[in-house]
Amino acid sequence: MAEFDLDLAETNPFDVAREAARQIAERSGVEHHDIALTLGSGWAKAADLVGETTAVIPATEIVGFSRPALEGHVGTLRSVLLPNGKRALVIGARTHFYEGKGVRRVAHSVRTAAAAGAEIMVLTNGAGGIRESWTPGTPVLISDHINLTAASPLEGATFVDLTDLYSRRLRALARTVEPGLDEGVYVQFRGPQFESPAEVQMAKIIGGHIVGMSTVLEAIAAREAGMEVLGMSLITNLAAGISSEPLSHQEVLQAGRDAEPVISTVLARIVQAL
Ligand code: 8IG
Repeated sequence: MAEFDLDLAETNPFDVAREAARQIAERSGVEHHDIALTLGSGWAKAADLVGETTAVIPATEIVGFSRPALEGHVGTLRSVLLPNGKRALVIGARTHFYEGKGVRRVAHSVRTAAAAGAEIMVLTNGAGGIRESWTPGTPVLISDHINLTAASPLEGATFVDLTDLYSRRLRALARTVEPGLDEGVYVQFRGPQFESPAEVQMAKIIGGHIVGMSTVLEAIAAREAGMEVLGMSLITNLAAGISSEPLSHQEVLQAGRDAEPVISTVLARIVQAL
């Protein structure tokens, strides 16, 4: 349907998101979702732990969503009933900016979650750590970001304030559940190559603690949509040059798999407290 083609300039991406939300409501039988979660590398098990799954929808069957480009990303949307009676939309399909499909596709899942009623957007990812104390497997709260993609999900003169984008209230709440959680500034690079060691040093000097390839553009779209954002990174590797080891995607995946049960439990407990 050309009307819902995100690639056409004349299409309104919010209309596509509303249609996607309508399809999700129809397929899940749940009219309104309260919270949405995007589960990045290493976080997928949280979907099973957070509550009772009442519907699983292949993302490609919902308008505007594409097949995940990555191993370790599940490609489904789930409707989950939380123990407190709230409904969570769990998004296991993220479009990364580096896929080159455009920022509308990157922002679509967040806009769909907002159109489905979600007022809280939980964004998770696997990322590289700049702080040497963060061994692979450490979960970290995102406190702010630096956008090095030279892109934005906003179109036209949309001047959105990003103060307290990663909600202080939600970070405090997360720490009541998991008091030891560290936090840091997430720097989004375009990727898909990992940073050079010099780029990691630059990220450190300009105030970054975490390097990754997602989340920032989604968080901006979430703020535009009026949602409260909780961001969490799983540090799967020290960023290039911080340790003397070169980075390998296989090792990154393995670190994610090893940490998954622990951090997924942490995330599930946090989401149940939101
Ligand atoms: I997992 O070291 C993972 N994702 N940019 N750098 C960037 N993204 C990442 C990294 C990393 N590790």
